[in-house]
Amino acid sequence: MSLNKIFNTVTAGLVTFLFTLLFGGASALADTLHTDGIHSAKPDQLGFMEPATQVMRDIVDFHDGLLIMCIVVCLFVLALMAYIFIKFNAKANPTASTTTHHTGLEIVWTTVPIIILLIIAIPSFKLLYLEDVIPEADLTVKAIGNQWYWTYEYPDHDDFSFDSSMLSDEEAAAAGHPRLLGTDTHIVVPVNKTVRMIVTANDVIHAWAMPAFGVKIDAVPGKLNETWFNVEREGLYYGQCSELCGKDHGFMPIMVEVVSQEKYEAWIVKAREEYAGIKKDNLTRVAAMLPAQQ
Ligand SMILES: [Cu+2]
Repeated sequence: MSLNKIFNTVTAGLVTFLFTLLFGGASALADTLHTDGIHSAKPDQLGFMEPATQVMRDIVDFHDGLLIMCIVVCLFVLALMAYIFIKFNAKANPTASTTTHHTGLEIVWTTVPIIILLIIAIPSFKLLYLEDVIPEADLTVKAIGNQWYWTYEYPDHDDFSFDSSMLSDEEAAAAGHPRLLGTDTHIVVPVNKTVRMIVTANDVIHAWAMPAFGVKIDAVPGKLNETWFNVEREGLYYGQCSELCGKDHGFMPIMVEVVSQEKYEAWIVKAREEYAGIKKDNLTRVAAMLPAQQ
């Protein structure tokens, strides 16, 4: 087998492997959506959860595009290096060339990376703008991070407020939620409506993150951060606090239920009654639920 043939076989093998990775990832992504409308990561999942908003779809597309560019660049560099190792090693090429500069080549290896970076920058800025600029919102929900649960407020509806803490393993299993992701209460928002999320914290920095929405924003004490989402499909979505906030950082999940406008309105009526003036003793509850700390 000639060196050329070996080189071709190795390259073809690598390309096949990488494409299997890529498209294997894509098919895992497609069946992330559970039939019962529960959207969460699943065992052995490759890639992202199935997007539920335009923003997340754009993030996934951008990620996939970048990955393809990375693969092409890596393969190109790998091929160049292999070519050099084989063609210009001491045995194959005993008399080395004394060439040290090549103006044309230097212009090419400066401009090509700049062009690649510009190709990346344009969709990147577009995406940043899409995430950052909040369209006219249909409703506002406020999330407040606490050690270690979330408090939600609905400023559009008399500011009613409630706390949302993690269910124990048994409670989550009984309610059909994934372990460490189910919460006792959760926010409900209407489908296909723009929701403005205002996020802050009471004690330390937390982060309100909902992977399927493409949302992750820091909850900073004394500061109001804003983000938005417009969910296209009804269902139950899970997220987690995504800023290391202390020993129980991993035990303050986020649950969002997306429902039709009618169901949302019915929920608002019920929730206003149920949560009016109620403030649960969540710290005691969380402390009782978690394993004893040394
Ligand atoms: Cu936290």
